[in-house]
Amino acid sequence: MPARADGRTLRAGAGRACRGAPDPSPPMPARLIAHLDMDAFYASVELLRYPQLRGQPVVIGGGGKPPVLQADGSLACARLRDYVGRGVVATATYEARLLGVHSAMGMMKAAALAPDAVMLPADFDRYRHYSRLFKAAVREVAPCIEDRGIDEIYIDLTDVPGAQDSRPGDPLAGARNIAAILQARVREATSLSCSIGVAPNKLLAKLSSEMDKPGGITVIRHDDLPTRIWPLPVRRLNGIGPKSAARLQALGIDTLGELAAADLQWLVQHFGASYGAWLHAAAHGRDDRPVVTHSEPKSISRETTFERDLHPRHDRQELGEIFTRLCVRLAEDLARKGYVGRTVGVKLRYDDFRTVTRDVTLEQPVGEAVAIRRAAGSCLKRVPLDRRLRLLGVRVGSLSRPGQAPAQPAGVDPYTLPLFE
Ligand code: TTP
Ligand code: MG
Ligand code: MG
Repeated sequence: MPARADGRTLRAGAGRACRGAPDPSPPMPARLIAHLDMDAFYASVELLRYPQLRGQPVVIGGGGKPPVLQADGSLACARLRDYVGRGVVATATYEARLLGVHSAMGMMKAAALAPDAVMLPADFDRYRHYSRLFKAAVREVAPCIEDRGIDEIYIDLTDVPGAQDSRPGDPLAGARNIAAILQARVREATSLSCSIGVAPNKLLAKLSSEMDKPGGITVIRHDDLPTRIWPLPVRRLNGIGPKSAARLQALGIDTLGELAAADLQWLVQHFGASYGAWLHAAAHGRDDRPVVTHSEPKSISRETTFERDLHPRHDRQELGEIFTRLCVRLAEDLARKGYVGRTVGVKLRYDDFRTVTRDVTLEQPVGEAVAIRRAAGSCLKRVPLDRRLRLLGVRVGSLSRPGQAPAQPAGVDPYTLPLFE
């Protein structure tokens, strides 16, 4: 979740569907769902500013210093072999992957595999910037997109003009063409490459986008299941994690084809009604989830990092004002977005970077500054306040639309409330 000084944060919750799952009657055109994923995203963004590093194994992570440009124009970079610490690799260029390095691998382990690889610290603001750029570029061609994180989206192409076109010998020519246009637009907007999978649903689209990385376009139909999906190991399916894969393997199931051949009742027996049924449906390529374009927030928060660390007792007045201001701003955010919430929470970060949170669930949802401030104040009383603080945050969750909720008591100035009631 992005957090910035005095920042606002929205936590996404349930969403609005762009196009619903197919209704059996009346007949609808088959859905065309794309999954677009940027190639080696953080590393590729770094290579835009350090083009001299192209072609080299580069890993992102470790939190070191950025490279320094030398007088002779060369770049002085940290190398993996010099790394000591417990950091993990965020991502690596495809050159580094050829040496066995991958995301989430310990940097020390990566250093043993690729000692000469260049090491760059992550720059999340820059990645977020490029993330916004590529999503905006896609939206201009195909507006129905579901944000799935910093470097990937689902796109509903069903109603995009031309997407359903076919050519003799290529019934999916239209989908392929739109995918190529999307890739070109993303490249124009960002100079970055991405891979796209197009399929009848999100599950298969996600699998497809990984099939021809980097820079690939993979279009699959339901009929392609036996040849293109079933040979894959079960782990490739989004929703089968390492534990489930190990359990399946212990039961003699390694591939998606073997999973598809397994009896539904047998799967339910071993994995429970819900997950067992999902495994069965997924292996047969069935997934009716719509592309969800708009997310309702689960919670709304405000937090601020102080200019200097503040002591709860010595700086009580200043802290009290900041605390109340956060609640007032949060109430404004809630009002603007039209929400009230039943849980109110606080977040504190001490000068040693330890972070604690406390929350309270109220009888009735609240939205006004005074009510938020009171509830947040009661949370604050449950936190040890014996050392300096560097950050304070207030959050309202369990959101609903006002209307059912009784009006909050008015007429109290929140700034008159003491810090600890
Ligand atoms: P991915 O899309 O999983 O990976 P990628 O874009 O680097 O490479 P690929 O070409 O295989 O898609 O993740 C997107 C970004 O998220 C990645 O660039 C860095 C970050 N990330 C982490 O920080 N830690 C992780 O464990 C993973 C998987 C990704
Ligand atoms: Mg990616
Ligand atoms: Mg990704």
